[in-house]
Amino acid sequence: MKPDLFEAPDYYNLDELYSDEHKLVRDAAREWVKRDVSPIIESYAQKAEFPKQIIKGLAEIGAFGPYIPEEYGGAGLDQISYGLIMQEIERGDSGVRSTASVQSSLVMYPIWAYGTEEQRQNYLPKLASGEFMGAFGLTEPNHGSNPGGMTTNYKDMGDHFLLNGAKLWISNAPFCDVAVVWAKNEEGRIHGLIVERGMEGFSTPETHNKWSLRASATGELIFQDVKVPKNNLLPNKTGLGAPLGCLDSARYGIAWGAIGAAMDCYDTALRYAKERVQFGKPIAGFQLQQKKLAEMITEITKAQLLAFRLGQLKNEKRATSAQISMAKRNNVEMALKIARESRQILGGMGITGDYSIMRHMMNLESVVTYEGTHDIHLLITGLDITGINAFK
Ligand code: TGC
Ligand code: FAD
Repeated sequence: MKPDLFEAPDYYNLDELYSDEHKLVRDAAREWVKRDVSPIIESYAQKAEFPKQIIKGLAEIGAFGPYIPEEYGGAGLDQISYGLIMQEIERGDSGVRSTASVQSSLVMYPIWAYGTEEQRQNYLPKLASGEFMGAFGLTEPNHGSNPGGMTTNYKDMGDHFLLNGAKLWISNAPFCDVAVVWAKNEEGRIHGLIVERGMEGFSTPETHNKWSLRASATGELIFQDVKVPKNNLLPNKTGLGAPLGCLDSARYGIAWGAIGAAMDCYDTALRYAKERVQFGKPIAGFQLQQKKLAEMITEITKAQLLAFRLGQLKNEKRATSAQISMAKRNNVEMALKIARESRQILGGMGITGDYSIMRHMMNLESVVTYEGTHDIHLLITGLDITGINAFK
């Protein structure tokens, strides 16, 4: 892997809109990615392994619970700082951002928002420091886009719950210490349960042969008559809206994260195009390459503005789920297109691990699918503007 020479594009001077705290947090994350992620990430992706040694650094830059209050170990930051951290981490690798997204928005958030005070005190500080790693189990083998059809279930056995079922495609599953699992009770109502590694009947086999998010560990959560203490039920929100509320937070983070991947591809392609000489001049001097680069910076700038405005709305608690869907969908598609175009600018070199582009491109094929597919987010916008449900 070549040295990380990343310079962040800021065509519309967005830095002028960020507070000192935003810039401090972002720059710390950017430096950490340059120092601790870029030098190792390609080899971990090649060997399909999550680099566990970065967990401590992720905790130190505030990536575990950026907006969770400090009294629970979180960083107590606003939503724009959260977004900027996700952008910088995904600039390094979407798989590393996945680990942070799951930990923050899909594990810490539900415990904070739907849990008891005792659950918050028990789990949040350990998750914030990386002592505990978490997973989020919503998707099942037969219920992906339609999680409301889930069959994972629990029965009230008097002094405990008995959990049965299986979750598939779960980030962090193979090494998680705790999992927030969504399951139906005997009345068919969805609840969240905190399941801990070591509970009898709970296993987390790893999913192999991925061409995407290779530096992130993905697996299954299998529950065979798992006895879950009653204290582990998240009591304060039930129904499908509970897991979907967590997804709002994670999708928001992805809308920022994808910009990071796009910026890295653009920056790499621009530098390469200025250095690579063909037909006696740098390829950046050919109109076809300029068209690609000019369109990329235009799309990145639009995505940055979309994310920034969404961040303001989130800070004011006014961002709607449909607005978040639009940003997730737009920014991930933008990043995927930029990765593909950047790859072409590098010619043959673009397919190698010497550069980050092909890895970003393959990673983004997961990002465009998880947290609601590209199609699902379009249908959410469609429903929002027409009032007509086209899902069913
Ligand atoms: P529907 O009837 O529309 O809604 C059921 C209830 O949920 C409420 N709701 C939401 N609440 C909060 N946030 C949202 N975004 C919400 N969307 C809906 C809704 O108001 C309703 O509440 P109530 O009180 O009336 O019951 O549900 P539906 O069954 O028709 O499904 C709607 C649909 C398709 C949009 C939804 O199911 C969906 O978003 N599907 C996509 C599934 C998905 O995104 N899965 C992600 C799994 S986790 C993951 O991928 C992690 S990857 C992490 C990483 O590695 O980074
Ligand atoms: P399906 O739902 O089977 O969809 C297949 C195709 O059909 C898609 O193109 C979809 O858009 C389309 N489709 C479905 N319904 C409709 C419709 N109504 N109208 C039009 N088209 C439709 N899940 C978790 O719970 N936790 C995790 O941590 C997690 N991590 C993941 C990590 C990775 C690497 C991946 C790949 C997935 C992860 N997921 C996780 C699962 C992810 O959220 C699902 O893959 C995603 O929601 C889509 O579900 P599916 O794969 O079952 O596809």
